[in-house]
Amino acid sequence: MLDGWVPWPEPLAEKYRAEGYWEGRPLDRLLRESAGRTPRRTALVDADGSGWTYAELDLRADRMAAGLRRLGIGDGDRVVVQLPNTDAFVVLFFALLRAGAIPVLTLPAHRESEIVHVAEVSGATAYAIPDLHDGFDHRTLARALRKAVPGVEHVLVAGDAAEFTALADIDADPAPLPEPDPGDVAVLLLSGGTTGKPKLIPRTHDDYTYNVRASAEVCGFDANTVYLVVLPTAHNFALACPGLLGTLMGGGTVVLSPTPSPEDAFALIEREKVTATAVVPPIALLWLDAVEWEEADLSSLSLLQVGGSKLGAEPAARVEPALGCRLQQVFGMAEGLLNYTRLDDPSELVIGTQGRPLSPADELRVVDEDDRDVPPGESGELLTRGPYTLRGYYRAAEHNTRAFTTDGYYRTGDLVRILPSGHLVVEGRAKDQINRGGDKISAEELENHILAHPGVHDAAVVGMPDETMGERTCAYLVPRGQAPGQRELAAFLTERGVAAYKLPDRVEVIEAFPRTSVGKIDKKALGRLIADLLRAEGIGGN
Ligand code: OOB
Repeated sequence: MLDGWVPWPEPLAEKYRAEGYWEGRPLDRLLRESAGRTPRRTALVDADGSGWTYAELDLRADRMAAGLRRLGIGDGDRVVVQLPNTDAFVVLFFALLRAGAIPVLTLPAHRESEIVHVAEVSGATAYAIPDLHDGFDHRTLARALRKAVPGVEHVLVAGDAAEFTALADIDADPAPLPEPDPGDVAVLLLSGGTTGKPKLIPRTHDDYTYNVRASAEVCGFDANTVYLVVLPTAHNFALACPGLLGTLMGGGTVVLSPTPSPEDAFALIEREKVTATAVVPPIALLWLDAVEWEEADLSSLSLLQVGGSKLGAEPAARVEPALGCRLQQVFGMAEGLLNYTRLDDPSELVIGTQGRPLSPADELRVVDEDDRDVPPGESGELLTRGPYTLRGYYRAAEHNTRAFTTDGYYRTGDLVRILPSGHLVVEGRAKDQINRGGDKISAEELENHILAHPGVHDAAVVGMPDETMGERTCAYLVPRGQAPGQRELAAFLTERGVAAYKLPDRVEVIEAFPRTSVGKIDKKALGRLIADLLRAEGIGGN
């Protein structure tokens, strides 16, 4: 068993098994079973139109698993996976599971700062990348990673491998492989983070299979589903809610979009007769506008899932008339808990709430600053535990004492209120994080990078209101001599290997920070300051 993760207490695990939430099946089984039922149906279609049947995908995953084991990758080895929305991701994901290895899923946008950290914490022995993606040569990053983390022995490349191993060459005759313990960790997901460094989220075979199965049920995914992956495949929403995995479990077809642009996505919806997809609110807004001028036939689309950040009621109300499909709001987190509006919910709830918990076994509390339950219907911080919500971040014992209550509830950092119907309304956030249109930025992580700049004495990162993204990132700087401007700071942070989505959208210089009564930087006051400034400039804010 993998060490450094926090399992559920045995009595609770026993209950989840007894009540049928955990079925004791390895995660890769969902592909095996669909391939057994419908070997000749199309499982996967790439953007260029090349397709894989279930039998082909299943066999290729088996062959790659055998090849991985021959390379010495298996049995609990962690492999950092950073692949875009291509079939290479899907094949490698199942091959790793079958080889007994643990995929550590990162986003294509991550750079040296994030990848080195994730490889270090996970103790990874391999790193899987595309050769080039979005104008960036991932092999260069791989070279830097191998210097920084010598334990990373293998670099696996989709495309031109240079001195590394081509994924296409990882191939061997399948041999029977040991089955993993379904109670053990299957994948490590990346958390949005609220502290200095990104955290890893262990998801077990049992818990993630349940996450996928229950989501597929609630969303009505079956063999007729054609699901378009628009968000990065590595994102929990697109992967497992019900996403790519839920589609394969039901025997449907997964279509991979290289980008979320209306040009790419609409063309694929028309060509492949896509029935369902999942996006973040800024993409939903873009699509709502694009239907006015893009000519594509979207009539096959019956479900648009929107989540990752809050969708306003006004655009929510426009989805069904403009796109001709049902809207589903999803308030979820890589840590576990998922809330969905249901397909048969009345439209007030679909438009005005962020859904209700997926599972009857999800336990939710809404508490005040002293962890006392607030009266029903009032707003407070959401705490949760359940059969698919983590009990601790991976190798983060100290942080876990703050991120969880002593009885195992995860502190989401989200401010919510719960309606009598059980639906949640997300009202804000208590955590020090910026949600930039679904991309999560830990203020502390970014501040630590900014503080390395010689022209910065102190830094505080806050969100500023933005009509399309919900919020963007503003860095307040107390200068030491000459403070950097926005472009100089962005160049400095890029040089340090910080992902582009984390770069501050705006920099403001301030002589001294406002302080709270206990002397902490008053971020609420800074947030008001930037909102006032934007309003005075006539941009955004309300
Ligand atoms: C999803 O997962 P993460 O891990 O990137 O981010 C989780 C956080 C939540 O704690 C909340 O702060 C925010 O993102 N969030 C929303 C939201 N959905 C997520 N805030 C308001 N309204 C929503 N609908 O973002 C994620 C994972 C699975 C499914 C969907 C989203």
